[in-house]
Amino acid sequence: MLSKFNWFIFSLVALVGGLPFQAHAQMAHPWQFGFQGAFSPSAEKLHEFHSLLTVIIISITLFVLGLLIYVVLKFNRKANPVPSKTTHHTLLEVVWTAVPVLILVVITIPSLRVLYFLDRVEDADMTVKIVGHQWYWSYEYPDNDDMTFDSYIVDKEDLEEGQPRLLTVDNALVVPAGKNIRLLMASGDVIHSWAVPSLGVKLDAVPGRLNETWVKVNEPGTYYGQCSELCGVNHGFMPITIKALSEDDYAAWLLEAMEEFANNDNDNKPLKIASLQGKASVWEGSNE
Ligand SMILES: [Cu+2]
Repeated sequence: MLSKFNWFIFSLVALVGGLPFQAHAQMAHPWQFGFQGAFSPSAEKLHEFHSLLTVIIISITLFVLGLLIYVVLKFNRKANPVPSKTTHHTLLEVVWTAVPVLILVVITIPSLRVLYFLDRVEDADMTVKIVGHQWYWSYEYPDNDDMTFDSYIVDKEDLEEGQPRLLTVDNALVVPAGKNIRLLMASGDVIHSWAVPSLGVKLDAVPGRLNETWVKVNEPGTYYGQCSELCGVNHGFMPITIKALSEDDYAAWLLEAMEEFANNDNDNKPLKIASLQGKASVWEGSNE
């Protein structure tokens, strides 16, 4: 019954917000209301939990609204000229303490289940290590000779037709669709947060610490995200682009990429940081 209600809420939100559930590239749209579509098991679970909370919140709000209307009509000066002098009511006080506690318990159980679901995957098909830097991401493929590459924002002037501003990167994170991918996160400087709403992933990348989560992208497509932990002046200019490919396309990409990024010594890094400096007033010596 609940799931039917979920779908009702979903359809309502989709209708009002015009959510592009089937759109090719997953990102936020102007005047969007509600979530981006869910394209991973994690995002689906988060949406379900959100719908449950919506049902609970609406029920509570309607109940309180009903009580208010009842009190206003029944106990105004005209309808009730001689007010009762009652000040305590033991049963009522027990109930209005116990019921909210029960509601919180009802919320806790699915909440913890989702948290544990997001925590890690038992059988990962592959691993990607994500390292946050001021202000770009680097991606490492330990299963493929530690292939590593950096992912920088593409300047507005260099965008190609159809590439979204502030979300497009030069080297996207490429993964196979339908596979369980273990994501390890760390940082080379300050705390960043790797967040992709349509995939239900948001995890801090902390220096000196290896955080773990996972993702399974349900279908091939392009998914966008952003750094979600204020990490310095160019925090808004280190977007995330994920390309999920079919198994065959991924294998083909991997062959090419391993050649392209072999012995990646990051010679071009200082140049790219310099090109970023036009985006915001970067103070002297803040890069390292
Ligand atoms: Cu950041």
